Amino acid sequence: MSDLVLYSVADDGILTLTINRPDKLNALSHDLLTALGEAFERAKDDEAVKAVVLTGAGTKSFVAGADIGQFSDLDAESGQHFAERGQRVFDQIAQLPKAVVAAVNGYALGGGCELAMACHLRVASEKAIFGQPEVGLGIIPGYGGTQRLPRLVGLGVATELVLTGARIGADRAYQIGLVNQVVPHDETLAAATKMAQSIAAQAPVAVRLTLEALRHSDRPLADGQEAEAKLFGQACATDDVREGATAFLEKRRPAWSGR
Ligand code: CO8
Repeated sequence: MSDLVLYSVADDGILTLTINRPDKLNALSHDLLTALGEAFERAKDDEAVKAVVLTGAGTKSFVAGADIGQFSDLDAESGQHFAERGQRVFDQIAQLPKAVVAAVNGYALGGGCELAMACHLRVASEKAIFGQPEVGLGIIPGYGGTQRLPRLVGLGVATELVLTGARIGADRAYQIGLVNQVVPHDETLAAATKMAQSIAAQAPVAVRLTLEALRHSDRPLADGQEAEAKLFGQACATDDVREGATAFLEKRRPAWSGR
């Protein structure tokens, strides 16, 4: 496997994926995107993995965007393919049946901000900087930014950010709902890991079904609720629903079987 994305599973089932191109502030090259897709494919099928933390190597950057050096040769057709390829990898992350927490340890610009948004949750260093600077490069967000940002922060603030290309700090990112938590810089990975651990302690099938239900939240309410009811039914058919109730009544921690 490529060393552009480091894959490390701890005994507690938390997989830490580290985007490893620190000399370029972890900018997403073609090869790095391929490695990222492969890492998430492996994580999906890896039974040792209960939840994932995604972070950037070095102390300065989560991901400083797509690799700008690869832009100048693009035309309409190759540009569209370029965007679609990134979107496919990011969708793979968003659709992973295990929770993915971004540990945003610095710059999250352009494709880096879009990558953080494709994760289910975001823990940011107080030094993190977010933004969608694409309009200043003559392009537009192409890895889902115009779609995921409005869904997370609302259309008004998203419009401001994508049209001005403004960079914002972690505090504003928290105020607008772009991140879930802001922590001291050196504690970013630990805090994201703690969040992942708290999810890994829940019933695994229920977590998977909840992630699936949440993906219906941008559909009309009635459609989303119909999907929710079906998924609720699936949860009720697991052994773990009985274990959850029994453990509560017996005042002990549940021992999930994952079935
Ligand atoms: N791409 C390529 N290389 C980069 C990138 C990048 N996005 N960001 C940083 N680097 C490189 C620098 O070129 C430099 O390399 P070298 O040492 O060889 O000169 C190295 O990383 C370190 O960077 P700096 O010296 O610039 O570090 P600073 O601390 O001075 O500045 C910044 C840090 C502010 C983050 C600065 O590097 C910067 O502005 N980077 C670009 C940020 C940006 O604009 N990102 C958005 C890119 S566009 C995008 O992501 C679109 C995604 C969707 C594409 C859809 C298909 C078309």
